[in-house]
Amino acid sequence: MKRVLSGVRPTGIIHLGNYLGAIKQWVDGLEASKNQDNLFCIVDLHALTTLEDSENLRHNSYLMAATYLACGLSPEKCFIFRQSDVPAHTELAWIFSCITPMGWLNRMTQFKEKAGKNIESVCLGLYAYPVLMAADILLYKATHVPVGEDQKQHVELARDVAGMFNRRFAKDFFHLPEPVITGPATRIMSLRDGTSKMSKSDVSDYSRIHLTDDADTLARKIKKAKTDTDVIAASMALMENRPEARNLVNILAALTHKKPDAVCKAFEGKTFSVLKKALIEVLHETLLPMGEKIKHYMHDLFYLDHVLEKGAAHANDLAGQHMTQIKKSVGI
Ligand code: AQP
Repeated sequence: MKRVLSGVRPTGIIHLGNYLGAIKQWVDGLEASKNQDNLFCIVDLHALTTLEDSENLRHNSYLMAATYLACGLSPEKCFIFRQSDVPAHTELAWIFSCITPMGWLNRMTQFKEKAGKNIESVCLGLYAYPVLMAADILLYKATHVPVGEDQKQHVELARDVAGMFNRRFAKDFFHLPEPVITGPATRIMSLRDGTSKMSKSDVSDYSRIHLTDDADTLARKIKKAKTDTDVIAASMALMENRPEARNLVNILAALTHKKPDAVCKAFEGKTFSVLKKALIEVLHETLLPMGEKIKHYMHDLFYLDHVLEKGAAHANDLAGQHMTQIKKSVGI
């Protein structure tokens, strides 16, 4: 049976990169899914690695549940739950911590980027994050993990951990989960700098599009987005060294379900102000209704609790069955 699992950290309002790189892929997968178990987690334990305010985290977890629903994840077709409502995530993470070589974690590029110069002072949780992520995935024996490109290395680590567990304790116990990284939007870049990823933690609000931005803000952010003075070329290959230009083409392609080269062809020879106008229109059509739905769900915390409880009950049930076997295998 195919089992899909993924999640987003509740560290704030999600941006277009989170939506196009991850959540939209989940929703598209649901449409096509038959005989498939779909689990979408709000990974609040991962948010603790960069915690600033615990009241905010509680609020952001609800906001993420509202966002999942507003983006089209139907609770009839999938289970939505908070990671911290399933204690087995941390239990399994400890077991995995005891079989994961430090050398594997030392290679994780996201840790190096996030720790930067503060390598001595960042918390152990940030370093161990990929082990918890391996537990998130393997706890449910997930087979497919749809994520943005930045998470590829972490899913690969989960495969390595699964292999290590199988070799040491129980042959063929875990399937090796597949990262699912598809489409033109697996890495949406900052609107201010086409060489760095669009991110919730970027200090500049103008670097990203939020799902809750209003019409004026969306238009302003796209108008201010960095581009160059050249016209749009006939293909992406001809814009190899123009990261900001490629980024806007990729965004428009992803939102209109076209190939980036088809977008280039349609706008060939035109200036970026023409493409930006089209992009603003598409963003208005796509995001404004979602923003309204997020607000609507945020006024109904009772319903959000109901969805999260139902999701957690299913997740705990599945996790409990697997943990019994895992504990037996390791001798506890
Ligand atoms: N720029 C992006 N383009 C495509 N996909 C992206 N994702 C994140 N940024 C982009 C994908 O979104 C999912 C959830 O990510 P996350 O919030 O759990 O963690 P992150 O990758 O660290 O995202 P941010 O926005 O950069 O958050 P902060 O600033 O809090 O660290 C993942 O599938 C990710 O690949």
